[in-house]
Amino acid sequence: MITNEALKKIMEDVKKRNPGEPEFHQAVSEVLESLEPVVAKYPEFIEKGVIASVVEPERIIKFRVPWVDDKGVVQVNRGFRIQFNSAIGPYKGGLRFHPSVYEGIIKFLGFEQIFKNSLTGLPIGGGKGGSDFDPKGKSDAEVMRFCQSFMTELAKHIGADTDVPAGDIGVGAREIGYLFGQYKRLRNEYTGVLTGKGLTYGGSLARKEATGYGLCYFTAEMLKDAGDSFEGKTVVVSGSGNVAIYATEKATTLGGKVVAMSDSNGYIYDKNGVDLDAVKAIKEGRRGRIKEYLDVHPEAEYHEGCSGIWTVKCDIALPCATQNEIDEASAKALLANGVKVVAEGANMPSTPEAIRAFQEAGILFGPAKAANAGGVATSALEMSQNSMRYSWTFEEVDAKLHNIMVDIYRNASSAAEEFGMRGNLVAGANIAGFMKVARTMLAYGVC
Ligand code: NDP
Ligand code: 2IT
Repeated sequence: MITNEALKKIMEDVKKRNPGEPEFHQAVSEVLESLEPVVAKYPEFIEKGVIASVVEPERIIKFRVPWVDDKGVVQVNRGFRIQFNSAIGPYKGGLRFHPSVYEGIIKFLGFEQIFKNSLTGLPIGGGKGGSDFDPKGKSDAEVMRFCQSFMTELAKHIGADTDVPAGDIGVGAREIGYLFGQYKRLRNEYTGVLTGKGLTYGGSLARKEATGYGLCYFTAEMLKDAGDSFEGKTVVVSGSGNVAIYATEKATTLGGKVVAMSDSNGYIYDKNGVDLDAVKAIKEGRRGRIKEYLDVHPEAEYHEGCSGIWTVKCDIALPCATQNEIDEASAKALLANGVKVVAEGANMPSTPEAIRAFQEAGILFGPAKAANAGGVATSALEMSQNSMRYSWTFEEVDAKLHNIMVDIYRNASSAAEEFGMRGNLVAGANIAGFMKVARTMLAYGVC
């Protein structure tokens, strides 16, 4: 709960100004609550309008995306790019294509991106974009025509030193290829305007793996600090997209056994440990459904409904699907089954009530802004390589990613400690991410 009067007023204004956007309210409320001890020590962040400014996007771009489907029928979607904060670098953040996308989703994601990007230690501001377009069930040609139309408008607003989008839900290598190709045609310019690109046109080795690997590096660091490791642990990973697949890969390499994965229809349970090659063949190979896992592993189980995955007994839970996928009841089910660590690969996957339950139980909890920052950090490394017109090896990028995740853990931990909340990485990540942006905004004066 927010108790500081000035912060309360800012929260009220956010709700008034952004009606009907509960995800955005949720994200802002969590950050403002964490900032209570910060404003007590540094009242200038309130007095000089830094916090009132940081909750208001610098720019909201909203546009029509008309495209022609395979039957020759015109379809119309809505596109967004929210350029939230450019204090410490060009706007940076993914594009999400999913039917649930509306302004409130992009706003919450863009807001969180500010602090996440700051935590990476790299010079990137915060932004996010996307569309209510649903790539599921569309042909490659339809996805291409949609992406070309989307970029025809987006190209007016982005640039390698202005705003650099990347992938998120529903936007992977295929979509980034179509988007980059169209940008290049429109601008006659070959620059690092998108990240997550293919390796033959400026992509970075290890970007595909980065969010999932980074999540496990962060989790391993939390465990290490508690005198423990992944070795011999049972792990549950929700989702079966980019983040989930590479979290599963790294958790397994580090000695864990991943026994369950999911998609929006249901989850699989394989007591022998998930066969990741089979999952990759279904998801990366043919864009299939997770239940097809049983075609190759009939001994495994499939259950309809995605939230049931949190009833599977595990030591480590890595939510890697979507926002608010762990509610209070799921959190309590995990705790009742003895979960020791929850680390967030998805953005805001735990509701505030779920986070409270984890914190009250005293388990290790790694919040999204810190735990999943490896993806965007590696995107920033892709930008560096593009600027240098040079490529690092997989091992070089992976080693930098590992160091970044260890630093994020240490910075979040010590910020929590400095402000009297030892072990509270939610507060620590919010504070550490905020401080760099806030000090920079102060340096600029009113802007
Ligand atoms: P993908 O599109 O590759 O995969 C998304 C996965 O989540 C799919 O298995 C999908 O199932 C499932 N999913 C999506 N929406 C829902 C829903 N409403 N309910 C249940 N399951 C759902 O996306 P990513 O792996 O890239 O992203 C996953 C999460 O990680 C998101 O929260 C994203 O914001 C976050 N993230 C991603 C980063 C990246 O680099 N890609 C970086 C940092 C965070 P289905 O196929 O059935 O839709
Ligand atoms: O939520 C995220 O950090 C991402 N989707 C990745 C953003 C990026 O620019 O790589």
